[in-house]
Amino acid sequence: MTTNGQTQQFDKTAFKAAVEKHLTTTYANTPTTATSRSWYLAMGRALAEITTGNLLETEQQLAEEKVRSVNYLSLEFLIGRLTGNNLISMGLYEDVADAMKEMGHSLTDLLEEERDPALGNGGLGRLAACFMDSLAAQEYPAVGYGLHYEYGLFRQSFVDGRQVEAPDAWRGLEGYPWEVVRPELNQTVNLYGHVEAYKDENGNACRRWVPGMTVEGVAWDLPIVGYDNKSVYPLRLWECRSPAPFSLSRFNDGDYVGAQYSALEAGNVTKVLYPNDNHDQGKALRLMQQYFHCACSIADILRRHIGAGNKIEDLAKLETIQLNDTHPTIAIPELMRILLDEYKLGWDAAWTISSKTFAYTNHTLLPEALETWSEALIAQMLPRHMEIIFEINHRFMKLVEQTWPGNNEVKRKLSIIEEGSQRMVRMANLCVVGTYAVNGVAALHSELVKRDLFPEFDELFPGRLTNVTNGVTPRRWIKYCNPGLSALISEKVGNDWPNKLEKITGLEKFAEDKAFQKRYMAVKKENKQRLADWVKENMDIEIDTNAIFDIQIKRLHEYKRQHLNLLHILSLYHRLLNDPSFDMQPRVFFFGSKAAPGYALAKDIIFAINKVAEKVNSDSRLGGKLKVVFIPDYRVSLAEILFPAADVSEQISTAGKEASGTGNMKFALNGALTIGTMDGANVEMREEVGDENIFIFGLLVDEVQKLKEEGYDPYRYYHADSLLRAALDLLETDEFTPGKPGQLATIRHNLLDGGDPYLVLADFADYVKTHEKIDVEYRNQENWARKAILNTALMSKFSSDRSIRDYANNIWKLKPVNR
Ligand code: H2P
Repeated sequence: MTTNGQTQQFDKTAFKAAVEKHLTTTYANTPTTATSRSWYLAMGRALAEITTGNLLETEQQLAEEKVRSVNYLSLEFLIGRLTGNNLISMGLYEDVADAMKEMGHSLTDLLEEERDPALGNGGLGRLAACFMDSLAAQEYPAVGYGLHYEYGLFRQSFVDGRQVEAPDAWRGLEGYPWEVVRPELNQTVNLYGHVEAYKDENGNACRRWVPGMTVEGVAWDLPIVGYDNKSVYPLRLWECRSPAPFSLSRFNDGDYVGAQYSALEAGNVTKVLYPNDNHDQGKALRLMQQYFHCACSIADILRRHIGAGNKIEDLAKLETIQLNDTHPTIAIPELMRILLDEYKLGWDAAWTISSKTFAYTNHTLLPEALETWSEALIAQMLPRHMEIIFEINHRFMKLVEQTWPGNNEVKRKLSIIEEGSQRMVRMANLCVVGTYAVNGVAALHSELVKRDLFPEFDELFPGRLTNVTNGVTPRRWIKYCNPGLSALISEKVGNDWPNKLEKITGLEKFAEDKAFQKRYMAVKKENKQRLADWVKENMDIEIDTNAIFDIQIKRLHEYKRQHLNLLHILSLYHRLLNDPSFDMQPRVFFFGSKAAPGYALAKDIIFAINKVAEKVNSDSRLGGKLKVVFIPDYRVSLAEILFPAADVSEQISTAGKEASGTGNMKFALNGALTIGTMDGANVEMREEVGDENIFIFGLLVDEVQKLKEEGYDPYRYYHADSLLRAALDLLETDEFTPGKPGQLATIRHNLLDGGDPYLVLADFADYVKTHEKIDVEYRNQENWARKAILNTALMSKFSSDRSIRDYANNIWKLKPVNR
């Protein structure tokens, strides 16, 4: 460990020369003509030279020392911009700002030139990014394995209030300066074909896969830079290419399309990130992506293991593989196939290695999100894997029979193969059977995994099901995104809190300190101004920073209940116009959210919020008390402006549906007060900050279940509550869509006639009442400041460093290796 990152070794003159060299030789520009973008690219390349060197040295050291590592397999890594964050980890932010200033450029402006690598949908992908950051910060040997999508999550714009999607070419024409291609690590991946039986030289009966198609995996490494240390780990992203780019003879014969067919087909595999992480896509290309990712990653793990002189039998001793959700489940039969068919191990030996190598994280209980693949599709694309899955299931069913003799009901429930008109493979069941640990992502969620999702598995494999509560990295989510608050924290508790978040508890004793409260609130005000400026510049909406900034930013989904928030806004609109005695603190409601392109209701909710915003923001009758801002193209770099500016954080999912949430943690760390249900990590946040510093409302998990069992009738709430009725009925009128009544009515219909599956109406009254409480509490600014400070001070549990230590100590049995 160094005490100040790599600052001691920074040679400003050499760095400036490297930037100029890249500006001229890599990007063919001269210092006088270059644009800001070229300067940013050249600076990025110069910095990447340092990190690539460290990455290679770290790799070599870990191989030589034969240490145990974790391999984090995820189809998504929502890393966000790397430059600013890496500068902080390297301890070079000020030095580089200085160097660039001498070259005539402001570092902050240059950082704005970076496009977000949006290689994930939401919380699941962002968690993977926080985890990589925490692994490197604490020097737990790790490799992240993902896909090198040509297009990240779509770019969102609004046309007449409706979401329009466009491809996101995140690398630009020039490529991404932080990535480096590693041709020596390329892998060959097989698909389709058939399985044949043969006898080996000793006359043993064997099986082998005769593939029908082959593609190539190209490795791109992004550096994950350890904060305040010299370890740099790879985030290795695989790009799919055809081994033969095109057929020259067909091209010469004039068949231009046919000549490139195989390249087109291969290129499709990593062309786009599927904009869905909570649905079973049911698309062959998605399965191909998953297998391609796993095949490349497993082959690379084995290359490292064997290449370092280790025996295959020691794989589970030196490597562990964490499956981030079920998306990489096919890695289990892939490793089994290699152990059986290539290393020629017997089934039991192979299974012992494989099942001690893999662990699995469950991120959701939503039934539609529990992936299944048709057996026919797997058998066609991966025939040998399907055989292996059958064998795993066959042996597992024997165990079930031993435990519950003659109980076909339990067999049907636990089987990896779901019977029906089309037989399906249940990936979550395969994960529980084929791993040594299964964790949920917050205490409540993990309890529900045991109690409701996998109770019999818990009985069969005692201790396998466990919990690791999520966390977020304090480097990006305080130090980088909130410099004002960071300076204040450092002044009070010292400089080392970014990798020792326990220290932040030291702020607790300043919560009552009037002078500190003033300074803390002044920082909040500056952050609100930064957001207001962004909104003015990009959306031409004026907002007052004295208003309460109330923010909901997350994927659009009915269970996350952006429409509950909308109904509350409609109720305020109604009261301001119809109830002369009604008074409220001015409020600005912010939303940031993308809807999966095929999710019609989610898109209708976006449309409705935008239409309400249009009307409300220009309605002088409201006296500026109510504004609504839907930030387009919500992404990590905008989150970095939104979290620090929030007064109120909306975490309002139906209890039992949000596995954890991580935005809730980022808001609270940055001093926003949560309005939330007893769901996911909100429950643990409440334990940390105390009931008086969080606004909890709504039905509890068991109450939700009970109400549903009893027969939930949304009309009962509609008829009983005139405010709710007024809000819902506004959606039928043309109040927000002049001359076009009914344009927003689908939401109302879904709630009233569609059965309101997420109990929006049942929670409405308590939600409104709790918001009224917030309104009152905010009026007393000293009281609010105290609560906000306590939220920052009492969030240390939710550092992803703690999450990673939990994984390392309780699951992976991993030790840090210092460089
Ligand atoms: C999901 C869960 C969140 C959880 C996150 C990380 C899938 O994220 O729903 O509750 O915090 O994984 O474990 P998201 O909905 O944001 O895509």
